[in-house]
Amino acid sequence: MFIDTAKIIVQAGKGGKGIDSFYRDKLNMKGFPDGGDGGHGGDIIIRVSTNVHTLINFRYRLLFKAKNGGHGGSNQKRGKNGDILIIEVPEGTLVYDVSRKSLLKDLVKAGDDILVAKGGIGGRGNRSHKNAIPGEDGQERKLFLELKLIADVGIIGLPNAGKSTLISRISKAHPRIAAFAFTTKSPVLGVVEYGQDKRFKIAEIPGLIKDSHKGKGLGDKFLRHAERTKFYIHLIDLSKESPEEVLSDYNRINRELELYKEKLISKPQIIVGNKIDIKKSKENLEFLRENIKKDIIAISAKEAIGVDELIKAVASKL
Ligand SMILES: Nc1nc2c(ncn2[C@@H]2O[C@H](COP(=O)(O)OP(=O)(O)OP(=O)(O)O)[C@@H](O)[C@H]2O)c(=O)[nH]1
Ligand SMILES: [Mg+2]
Repeated sequence: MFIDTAKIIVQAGKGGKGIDSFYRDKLNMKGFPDGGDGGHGGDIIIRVSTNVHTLINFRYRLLFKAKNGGHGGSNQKRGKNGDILIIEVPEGTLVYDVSRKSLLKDLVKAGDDILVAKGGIGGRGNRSHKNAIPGEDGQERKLFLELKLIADVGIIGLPNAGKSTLISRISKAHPRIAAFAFTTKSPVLGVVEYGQDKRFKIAEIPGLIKDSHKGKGLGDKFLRHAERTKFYIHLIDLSKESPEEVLSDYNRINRELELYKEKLISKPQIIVGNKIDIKKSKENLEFLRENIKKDIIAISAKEAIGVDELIKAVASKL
């Protein structure tokens, strides 16, 4: 399952107690204060790991608690610090503070992290010649996590346009391909390698149909993943019965983007007509070209026609 939002509670560790203790021997009958300090409570850090791809782990776990600091001991012994708890999230996770309603950090790439809860400071022992005090509580926070995939290019288009076929053709991603709508039920990420050691990240954004922005079909659930790409490959099925249908499909997708968020429609698009191997497609392609007056790259994702040209076009736009 592809989970892209989560609510969690993070609770850093409490500081350990400082203790009251007295060392006594024949020479020190009154006792000499030697109570050690408590250790600090463990911090909680959220960090990007490339081994994690969704927020599914947070579906079954709400509370994340770091270890408390150990208590001090006699003979000035300091308590152990609580271990730091590291929570792993995928690239592209935004971390919000729920009560402050503010974005704490956008964790973009591997290794990015943020300290979300500070462990409590350990209490002072009486070795300082002052009374011992308990440790402080660790910080507790409610967080909202939102994953917005980070890809260079997003493939958008109606169901059955051939988005999965294209992404499997040009990357190592292998989503299911079938001749019915909504085969792909969650975004798919792929890496396209080209030239000498060059690569870009591409994402299939599934489920766009008429009224997606109102929740139809898979709704606008995945449109958040269309927000952070640099541009789109707008994939159109050219093999439809009539050229008018092809044109209206094209307009439909643009309309949905616009209705979801205006800024999506101002993102550049490489317009790609798919299924050019089917006879009907050539005629529809001409009609579309004349009507929208934009460049269209014709391909067959299935038969690998025009795909190299498309990769070149993407590369030069990047
Ligand atoms: N003839 C032909 N068929 C194609 C081509 N590309 C895809 N198809 C077929 O079109 C159908 C849909 O392909 P998918 O890749 O699953 O389409 P999709 O856009 O990912 O669809 P959803 O995930 O359902 O939104 C499948 O039957 C594919 O085999 C093509 O270039 N030529
Ligand atoms: Mg698909």
